[in-house]
Amino acid sequence: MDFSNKVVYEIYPKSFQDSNHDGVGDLRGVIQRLDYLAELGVDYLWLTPFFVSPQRDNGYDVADYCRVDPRFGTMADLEELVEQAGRRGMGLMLDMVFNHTSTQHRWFQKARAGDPVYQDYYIFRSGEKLPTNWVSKFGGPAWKYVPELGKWYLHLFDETQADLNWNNPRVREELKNVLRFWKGKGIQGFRFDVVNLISKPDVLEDDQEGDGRRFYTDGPHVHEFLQELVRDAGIGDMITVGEMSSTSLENCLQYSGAGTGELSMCFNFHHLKVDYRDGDKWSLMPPDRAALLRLFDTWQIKMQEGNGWNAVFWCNHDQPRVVSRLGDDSVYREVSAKMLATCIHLLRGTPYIYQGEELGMTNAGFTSIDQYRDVESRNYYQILLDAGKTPAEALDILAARSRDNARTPMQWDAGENAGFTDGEPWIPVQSNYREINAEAALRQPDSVFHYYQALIRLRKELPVIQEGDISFLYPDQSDVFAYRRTLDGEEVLVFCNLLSKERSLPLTGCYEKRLGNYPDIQWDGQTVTLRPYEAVVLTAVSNL
Ligand code: TEU
Repeated sequence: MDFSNKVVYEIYPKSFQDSNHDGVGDLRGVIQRLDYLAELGVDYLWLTPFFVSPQRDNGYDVADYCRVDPRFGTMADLEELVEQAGRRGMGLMLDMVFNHTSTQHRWFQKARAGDPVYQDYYIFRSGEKLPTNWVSKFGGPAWKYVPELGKWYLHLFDETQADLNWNNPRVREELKNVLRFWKGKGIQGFRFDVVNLISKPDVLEDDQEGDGRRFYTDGPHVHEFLQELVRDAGIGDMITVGEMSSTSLENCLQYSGAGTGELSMCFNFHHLKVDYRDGDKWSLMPPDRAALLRLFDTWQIKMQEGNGWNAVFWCNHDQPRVVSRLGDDSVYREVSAKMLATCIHLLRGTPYIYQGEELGMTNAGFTSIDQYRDVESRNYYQILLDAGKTPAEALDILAARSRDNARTPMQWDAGENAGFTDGEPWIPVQSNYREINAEAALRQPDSVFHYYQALIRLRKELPVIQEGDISFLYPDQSDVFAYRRTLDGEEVLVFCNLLSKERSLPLTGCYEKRLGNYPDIQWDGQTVTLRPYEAVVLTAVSNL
């Protein structure tokens, strides 16, 4: 299946739209906003988990894969959402968290009660001391002791997220049934959470070189497991995207390659680590833009050569807002948000937009630990303090890196709580909502919203954007993201100035402007000059 002409929009339901005054977004809230999404022009709505969950990790701790959490609504609401989205030409993608379940899940509860059948659903090890030195992605050891069993269980994330044992065929059958169930409800696709971590080796050992990830990342049977899941659940024709943590290019070619029977595409995060000092998310560093460009170049070219397919994106519910991170969220907010959108949307791959990105929403601007809700952020605040940081230093790090930067309520209008709720929002609203909101953006013809809309239209209009080959231009320029797409004599050129400094580049040929974030273009036929954060999209004019 080819998803090259599609665009996906990610919704974090908890922060999207509240319809029942409890301060938490819900499914009926999403229904209320479908016209807005249809106007933007997206094809699929990926909803992050709304299944029954104790919400330790905002739904990524699933206690029942086949029921809607009452906080988010009912199954009838979900069915209506599928139907109403379908009427507007949009399909739903659900988020399958299959690496782990909540410890509140029935399976784990039975395991904890001593049932050996269910203990084999998870990764338990006996003994007095930690089975391995592996570290949880949310900080601390990756094992939790259950005194009544005298056993430890593995949790790569929070201690309430117990890793499933995919080596057990019964586990794999259970998960196929979950997919069959949702397929039966008219769901059009799936996003698989950290799916390249599902296969652990049979023998688990200490990692002398790192935190354990090298043993389970793109693990021993991951490709077989995915092929079996996709085949047996009958989802091979649906849109499927895997979230790949610390993956490799070779593995992504296999996950997303044409004819491998695995997924339609994958997310990788290498380009979102170029501001991590020594790979450490909690150690701040200005973005290394040269490294960013090299990564895009390598991944785009190698995925093209090997017939793989990328999901292309800057933002999701785990990442800081891109305009704050790589753009300028003050003077050049709109212009830099449009430039960053241009970089991504014309690449070879299927673009993903995260709620609010199309408005140029910024980081949260939190200044007190009380404003944070995220389990990872709260854990790391403590870890940073324990490591000797002052509270002010730790807060500065969270302000740049916390996942809550993406989770502040969607800014709909200039009214109370940005139109998100008339209750008390579960997480504070970013205070710039009076200026940055959907209502204002819809009114303003040259808003960030309308620019995203134009990018989506352009993808649909030009097969060269969907299927064309890509090559990168001006490799010696570390602050200009520029590439060429070509297909059957059609050609598109994309120029993005990543900084506020003007630059001039040589450009000759016959081109016309298709889109840009400045009203005109500075090109004399020999040299194109890019103003601060300028993006220009040109198409070749045939001289026949
Ligand atoms: O995230 C996987 C993941 O490893 C990260 O994006 C994580 O948030 C980051 O590395 C921590 O620094 C997925 C989900 O997107 C995330 O929301 C969940 O918390 C996580 O899996 C566990 O299910």
